[in-house]
Amino acid sequence: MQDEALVSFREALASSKNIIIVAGAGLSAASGIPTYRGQGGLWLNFDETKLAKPEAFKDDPSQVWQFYHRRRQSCLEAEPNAAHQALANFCLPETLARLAPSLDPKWPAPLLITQNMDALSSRVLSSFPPADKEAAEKCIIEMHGCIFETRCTSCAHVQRAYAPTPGAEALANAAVGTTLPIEQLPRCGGAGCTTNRYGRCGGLLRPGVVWFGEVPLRMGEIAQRMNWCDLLLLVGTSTTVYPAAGFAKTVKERGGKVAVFNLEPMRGDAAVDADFTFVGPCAETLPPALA
Ligand code: BJW
Ligand code: ZN
Repeated sequence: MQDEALVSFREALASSKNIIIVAGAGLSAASGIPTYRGQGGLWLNFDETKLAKPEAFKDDPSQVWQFYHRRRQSCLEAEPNAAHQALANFCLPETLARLAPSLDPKWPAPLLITQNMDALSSRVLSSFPPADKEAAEKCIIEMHGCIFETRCTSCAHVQRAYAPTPGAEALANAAVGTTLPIEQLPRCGGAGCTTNRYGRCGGLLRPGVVWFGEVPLRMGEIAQRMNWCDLLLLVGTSTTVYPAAGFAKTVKERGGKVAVFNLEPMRGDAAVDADFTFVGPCAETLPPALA
């Protein structure tokens, strides 16, 4: 059955003009990063309303920073898995020429929209040799931001670094449950910076992720591409969180096809009117589908 689906999925790839991949936490499950919902999900152990909302950061920046600091450390230690690799390889011009020769030059590459903030897909794309790297890096939109970015709450300066959070010494040493004074939290320009010593303002930094109630990044581009998408791949997402939860409906309404790669068949509220369904760990189902 899965073999038949694979053949027709490959036919759809070959004839599609505008392919979009929307990825969720299941993509990084095999890299050891927990999903948000379902078995072992992050929100089973942590209250999202106290951690993933701008109001939560305003009320208790120390608690929120400690939560993101720990997760940043585990994302730093995680390695991309076979599914990240398969998606990144798919974005390469030679793979596209072979598997998706009908792409409209107006939409030259499939667009990889990830809801994940772990930067694992970006890390694979950035590891390509220079000839492919530039094009590959253009394929991706991290719509819920990136845990390796910080944004200054005063001057809006954004910094991305695959290193411990700048100025995070106090966070690294804080015992769980302690409340750090705001001056010890990461500051714009470095720990404890209250002057322009580093040419920065010393304001409080926040994690560069998108919280509930905030507008996801690059929505204009996403909406435009989605309107013309004729094949959407939904990889490891529960389709619980909007706007990503609505993308499949948009594509279907405009006559496009949807392929789901998920550990479980999607039922109930999460059900997507899929044309192709590949049930299983995406680190196993994606590589043969995009080889
Ligand atoms: C595997 C696998 C394996 C496991 N292989 N598969 C009512 C109606 C409509 C909207 C709303 C509403 N009430 C509130 C809203 C808005 C709200 C929302 O949608 N809330 C819902 C909970 C109802 N949305 C927002 O606030 C968003 N902003 C917004 O809507 O702005 C308005 C606007 C939009 C557009 C234009 C203009 C204005 C912002 C959402 C921000 C989400 N932030 C988080 C946290 C990021 C930071 C952090 O990590 O702490 O983003 S929440 C969390 O959920 C994270 C994820 O990106 C997101 C999605 O989760 P995902 O990826 O689907 O993970 P899971 O765990 O849910 O699912 C994993 C799936 O993988 C499962 O299906 C498994 O089966 C599968 N799986 N292993 C394959 N090996
Ligand atoms: Zn600043």
